[in-house]
Amino acid sequence: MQDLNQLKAEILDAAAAAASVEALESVRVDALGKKGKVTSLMKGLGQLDAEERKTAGQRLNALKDEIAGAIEARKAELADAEIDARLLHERVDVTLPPRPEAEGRIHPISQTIDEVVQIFGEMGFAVAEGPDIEDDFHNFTALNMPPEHPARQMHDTFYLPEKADGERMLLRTHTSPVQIRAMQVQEPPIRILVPGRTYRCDSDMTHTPMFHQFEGLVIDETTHMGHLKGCLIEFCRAYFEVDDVPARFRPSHFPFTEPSAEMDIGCSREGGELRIGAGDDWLEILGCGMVHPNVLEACGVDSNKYQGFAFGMGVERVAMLKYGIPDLRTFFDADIRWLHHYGFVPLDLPALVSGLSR
Ligand code: 2U9
Repeated sequence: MQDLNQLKAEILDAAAAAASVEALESVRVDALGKKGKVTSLMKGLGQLDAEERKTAGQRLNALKDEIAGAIEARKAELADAEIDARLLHERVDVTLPPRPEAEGRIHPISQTIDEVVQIFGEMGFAVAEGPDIEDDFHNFTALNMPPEHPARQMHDTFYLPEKADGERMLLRTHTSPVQIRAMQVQEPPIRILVPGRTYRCDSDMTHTPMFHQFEGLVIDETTHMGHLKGCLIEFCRAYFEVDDVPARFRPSHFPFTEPSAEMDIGCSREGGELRIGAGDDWLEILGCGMVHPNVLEACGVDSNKYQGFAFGMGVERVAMLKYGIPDLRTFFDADIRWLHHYGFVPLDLPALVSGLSR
């Protein structure tokens, strides 16, 4: 029999020298494959007599195991080296800025909602949502607008076809039904912000049939008008990113609040340019008031124990004011050039620390 030690040394040297997994595989096939050197020697064992066959068989088996083990170890080494080489070349520099050529933009409506949610979120408000298709009770009756109430006419409601039981569902005319649903299921204290789509059958320069509102609701045992004023003044400061924002609350009327008010903030209009903050002019920004006791009772909330405030504003309106967008209808034109101009870069999420819209 051939000198096994020499054969072993040759094969182990070849395995150690193999520079790739493919080269190592051909060393393995040369030694242990069907026609390999070690396999051929094993096939020849049959010609030996019993005693010799036993000794040679044991030696060949040991050789085969040793070679197989060495090849496996070398294979693991090569795989590790391959991963090291890839890690070196494919390294990602996570400190690089995002690609400047990103195509998509965040619509100003989404950006504005994100900013407002961020501001009220910091004050402890939770976001609440509800269905766009509502029933008469949640959209009107529970809000102190019983059937035949004159305020209903002002809502220009879109009604759905009558159902088999005679009920007519509608597209919500404000986000207020979401607060009604929250009060029906949640024991105060309640502090929610409700952004969402609303619908009114009205279309001209300053109205679109679908628009967005956000409304807020705070209900607790001792919540009062002072809390309302502090909360909304703080909102205007944060949203318009101006420290000195004069504010005034003019008496108004809504069926669902008593007393009711409209909030104006200070501005100047020099040279035709609107500037929020101290100035000689006023700008109407939102409506608000203390929740009417009839509304609390309609939702099963004890109006002798609980009270609170609510407010509402138009998302498009506050977006136009902050970002100088002159025409409401362009929000819904789906014009990619408009979106490129007025939209926001996706990874610029609003955060109070960095300045909301930067
Ligand atoms: C409940 C109780 C009270 C929400 C309010 C306003 C005043 C308001 C308008 C602003 C501009 C709608 O988009 S707009 O046309 N809204 O002036 N909204 S108080 O009051 C509520 C809501 C829900 C249960």
